[in-house]
Amino acid sequence: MVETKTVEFNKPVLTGEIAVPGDKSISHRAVMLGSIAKGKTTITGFLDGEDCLRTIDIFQQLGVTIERNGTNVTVESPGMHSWQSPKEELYAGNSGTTARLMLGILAGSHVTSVLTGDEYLSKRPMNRVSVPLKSMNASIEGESDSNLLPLTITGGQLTAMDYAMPIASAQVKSAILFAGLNAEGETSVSEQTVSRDHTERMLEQFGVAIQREGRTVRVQGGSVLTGTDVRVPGDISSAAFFMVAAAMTEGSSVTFKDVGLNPTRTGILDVLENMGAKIDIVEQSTGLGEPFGTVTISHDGLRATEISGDLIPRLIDELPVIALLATQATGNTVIKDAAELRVKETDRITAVTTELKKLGAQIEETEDGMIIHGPTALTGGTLASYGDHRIGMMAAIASLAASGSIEIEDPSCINISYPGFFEDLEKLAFRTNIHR
Ligand code: SPQ
Repeated sequence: MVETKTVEFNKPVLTGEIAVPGDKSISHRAVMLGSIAKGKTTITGFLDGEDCLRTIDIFQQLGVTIERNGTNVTVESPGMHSWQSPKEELYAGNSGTTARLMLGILAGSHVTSVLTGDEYLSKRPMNRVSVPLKSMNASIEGESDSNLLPLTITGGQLTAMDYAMPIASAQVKSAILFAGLNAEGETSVSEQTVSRDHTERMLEQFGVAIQREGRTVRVQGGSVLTGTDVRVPGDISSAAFFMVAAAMTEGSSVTFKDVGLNPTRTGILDVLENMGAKIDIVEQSTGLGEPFGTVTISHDGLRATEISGDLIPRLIDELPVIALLATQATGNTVIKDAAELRVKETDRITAVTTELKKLGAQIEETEDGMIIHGPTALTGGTLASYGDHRIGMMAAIASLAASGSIEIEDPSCINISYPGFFEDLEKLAFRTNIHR
């Protein structure tokens, strides 16, 4: 029997302050770079969601000592040249970031390993990473021309390359840069559209002298990483669900403490502003590492917008919940240039349009996006999550605008990126009813 959760609201108003869990992308990278480096790395604010726990498991199998106490993590590594070949397969679970970045790391190590994933990850394309890595001499073998997990990686000496990225993907960029750390010579990666730059920032924090010139990043083979302290800010992609909730419901105002404000991730704030929400930002960070601060989002009417081009990588994971928001905005919202949504945990274009239509939304699927006609009154209904955390959370937030209850199928996938999501929803919303 499919596990379900029913969420029902009666004229909700969202108010108060929350600190969302740590950033998923940054948490993965902190464990990865801490394990590549020799010495001790301490991580605070780590995301204890399922995806990041898979990354920890993998490095423990390679012989790195990692201790976790809630959101505090200590990594003590002998350096990647002392890793051991794992006895068992390395299981990345549902995590595309774990799988793709590990391919870049393992390819230049001296261990042999088999990388696997769950039923959803096993359908996601890996050739965007394995093809360029093979041009660096990597040995990666598996089904469908090494496009699908499981893949066998035989680590070895790599050669540097200059890679012009055909798609905007931080996972591809990061995998090549990680491989470049163990390649002979200088590796460069050039992007047409800027993707999230957590890897570049964190390499600098670990003492690697990368060069960034316009949209090109260069790394020298043989660079040495030194363990350090990493502070992970709150994940703006998780905060986005409650930012949308606040913007969507009359009278609402929610404050987000310590949330990441890396400009390569803040497209959601631009969109909320364009759609009419009131936004107040107080940035607190300085120096190396990730910017963060306090953000308050308040409802103030809602109008349609267009989302395309360079903005897309800055909010790619927020598009499902932005589509929901657009159902409540006046006018036609157009989302385009977002074909990448089709190769996420599920095809998020089809999933979002199918599920929101069940509630009465007027939404059309296009090849590379969606067109949403608003505002529409939403009804209750039973929505599938497709095992995709972002679709599951979108369904829960839809209940704030719906006239009836929403039943979410397979809600446990939400733990991938936001353990405690329903508790935060209950905390912020006035007059809620959540049934297991
Ligand atoms: O890790 P995974 O499963 O790929 O996670 C997602 C998500 O919604 O949490 C995408 F499905 O985020 C990716 C994001 O879309 C995380 C990421 C990263 O940490 O580098 C980069 C983006 O993917 P991509 O393909 O654009 O590089």
